[in-house]
Amino acid sequence: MTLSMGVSGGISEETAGTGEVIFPEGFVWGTATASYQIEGAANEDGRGPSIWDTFSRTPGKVFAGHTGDVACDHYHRYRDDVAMMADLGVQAYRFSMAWPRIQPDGSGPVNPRGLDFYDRLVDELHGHGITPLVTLYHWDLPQALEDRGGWTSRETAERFAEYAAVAYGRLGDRIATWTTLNEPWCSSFLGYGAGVHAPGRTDPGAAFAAVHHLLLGHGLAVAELRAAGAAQVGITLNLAPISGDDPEAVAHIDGLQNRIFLDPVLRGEYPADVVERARRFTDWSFVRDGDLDIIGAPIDVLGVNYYSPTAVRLRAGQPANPVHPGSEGIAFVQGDEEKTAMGWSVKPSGLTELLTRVSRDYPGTPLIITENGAAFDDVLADGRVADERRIAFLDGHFRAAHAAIAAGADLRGYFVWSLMDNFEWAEGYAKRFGLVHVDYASQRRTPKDSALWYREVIRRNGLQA
Ligand code: LGS
Repeated sequence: MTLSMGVSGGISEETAGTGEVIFPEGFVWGTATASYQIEGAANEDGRGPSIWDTFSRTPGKVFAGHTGDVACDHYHRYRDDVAMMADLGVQAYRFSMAWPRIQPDGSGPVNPRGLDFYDRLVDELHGHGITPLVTLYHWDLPQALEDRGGWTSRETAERFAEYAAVAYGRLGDRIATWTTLNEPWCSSFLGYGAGVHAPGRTDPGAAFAAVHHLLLGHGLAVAELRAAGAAQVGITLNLAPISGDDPEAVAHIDGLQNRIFLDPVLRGEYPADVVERARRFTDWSFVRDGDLDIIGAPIDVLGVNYYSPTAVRLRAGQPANPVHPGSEGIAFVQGDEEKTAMGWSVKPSGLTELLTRVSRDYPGTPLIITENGAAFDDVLADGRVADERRIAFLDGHFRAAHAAIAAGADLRGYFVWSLMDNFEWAEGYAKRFGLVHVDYASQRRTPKDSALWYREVIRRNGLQA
């Protein structure tokens, strides 16, 4: 028997169907990006260094030594980029603010020129009828804070809440939806545990401390945003359905990937089994009385990033997967599904399963897909990118999202990752997730076929038969 954390039996690729599907009225269609991945202008207008500047300059950490120094040069081209989005009919735009532009040292003096940039961007978006959705932290921690312990330190959580209040103070009148963190799983387990993301530390105990201080930062920021009058606050988590033959192994990885964030944010408690299993790495003494009440304060929206499902099975002698501390004896297995250029399985039904599960186990919080998309080996030829695999990928996942809505999930919107090709972290510029192709030498933007197809989806608020 296969134990799956989603609806029993799941929903097969086939039942997702090929007929016409129309989304609920008011469903929001958007695209997403993140500051370090697109902005460039790394040393302009008083921006301070972030952990990704440091990490990308460390030999061997990022493919071919790529950095975000120039990226898509969006800092200078944001007007054209917003106009391009408007041409594509995009209704909403999820972007992140770079903390080191706003507080170059992560605390203390505010750099007004950093805020000015987001001020101009938000005005430009409104001028084109595009609704902004902001992420306060998409991984570019000010280096000065990392030098004092980064997310392993409680101080970083406190500074984050101050930064949130500063950002809201300038832009709160024009941004309704504020999300605190993007994918704290990546920040903690990839950044402090496995060392494959900035700051590149490889200490499982530090990863658990980072989990807690990221979540505390979220909770403290929610309190600041609420007090200041924010209309909607939330957080984005990268979640995955976990399947496998061994219920214990499935629960173990589900705990480390999903419940370690979902439970504290939506139930105000850490899952007991995760806490117990992690005791060999940490005594959890960084958790103080009252922290879980702060972390578990109600939110208005949960952002879900979904790319690929995870399948596990028991295998004697299997060493721990560095991204899942303590996972000895559990092998991560790949199915025979189609793979993207990242090597990730394409499985739209995993999205239905995930949304249905979150709705069932954590009812009452509206959901948004804050990221879904895929990298493929795109070819620009004669001014065109015929990315039919991306179209098929998105078509399948939109249908899967619709199936979840039909099954009762309160899903309000969908943001495709990404608006345009950009700096894909440790993969540098080698992997292209964009709806729009970027030629990095000329900075020329070319909407791929998928972008033109997406425009039609948005226009119809659904998919044709
Ligand atoms: O660019 C990032 C995208 C691309 O793929 C974005 O900044 C992140 O927020 C997000 O992590 N992104 C992303 N995640 C996919 C992770 C899938 C892991 C599946 C592994 C299967 C073996």
